[in-house]
Amino acid sequence: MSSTTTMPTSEPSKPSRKTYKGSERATWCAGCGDYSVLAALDRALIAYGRPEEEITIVSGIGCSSRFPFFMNTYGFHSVHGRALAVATGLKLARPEITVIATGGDGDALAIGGNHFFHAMRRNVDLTYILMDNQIYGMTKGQAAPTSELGMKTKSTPYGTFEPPVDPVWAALTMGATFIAQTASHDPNHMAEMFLRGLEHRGMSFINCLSPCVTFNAGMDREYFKAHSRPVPEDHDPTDYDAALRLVREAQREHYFPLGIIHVRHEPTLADRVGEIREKLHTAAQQKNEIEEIVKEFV
Ligand SMILES: Cc1ncc(C[n+]2csc(CCOP(=O)(O)OP(=O)(O)O)c2C)c(N)n1
Ligand code: SF4
Repeated sequence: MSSTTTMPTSEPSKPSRKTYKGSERATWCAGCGDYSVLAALDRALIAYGRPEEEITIVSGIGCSSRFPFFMNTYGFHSVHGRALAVATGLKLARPEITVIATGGDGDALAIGGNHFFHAMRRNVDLTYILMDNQIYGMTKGQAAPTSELGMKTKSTPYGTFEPPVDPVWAALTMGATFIAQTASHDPNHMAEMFLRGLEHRGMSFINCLSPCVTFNAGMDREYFKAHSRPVPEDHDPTDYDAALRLVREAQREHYFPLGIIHVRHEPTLADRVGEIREKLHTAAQQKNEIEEIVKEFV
């Protein structure tokens, strides 16, 4: 009897509209922008074409962070502000997996601001989708770091007194290598930006304007539509200085530029860690070096 194992000959089936759809129904408020983000990511994943068991969605805490429940991929609903820390660890441990992080502006830029900064500068190979509704939705309407200056919320009855963080500017200046902005009122654009982000090797940051209709009703889809403009056709996203100028102009003129703001190719965190590993040839060499260091202090 032959000892050769027969491998299955059938090709893995192509993803369909059912592949990534979770069995749990999304539980957001009727009209929440996050529904549209969910549908667009589903479409982007179908086009991307990886089997569901090779994808993990990691989130923090918030309405938008409920994402992993609603998709049929691996998922990790972690701790408030810690999505990027968990996603970074997962990507380093299992570099072959596609890791997507999702969450809200509070999760990303308030409690998670520290992790945001370092994940961007490390160029971790992740796709990070931030659903920016300019409010804390889950905890019923407190000001977020992206809330406009002077905005009255439950936690700021006399208006906010801190200038807002622009997530696109933050990602751009902190070192992300793919930066795009999109909006839940334009599902085709969203799906395209997500797919481009998934295909990019390195930190892909996609800011997604996604209204909270319950606790920030003034910033609904009509507001975001009226305050958005497509990135000009002649914008060269590989030109970093041009990207900085574009975002500064948008800040001065109070609009959201929609499209790819910046893209460049650089070694990822895993590449850099791999290079260091290669330099430390043998376990014995590592041991000797550690012993030398310890001798200095003991
Ligand atoms: C350590 C910790 N602090 C505070 C909270 C309470 N909390 C839960 S979600 C949230 C903010 C959610 O806002 P955002 O991240 O913008 O997401 P959204 O709900 O708007 O999608 C806060 C403050 C928590 N769960 N854990
Ligand atoms: S509270 Fe706001 S962010 Fe949360 S589900 Fe409702 S509309 Fe969406």
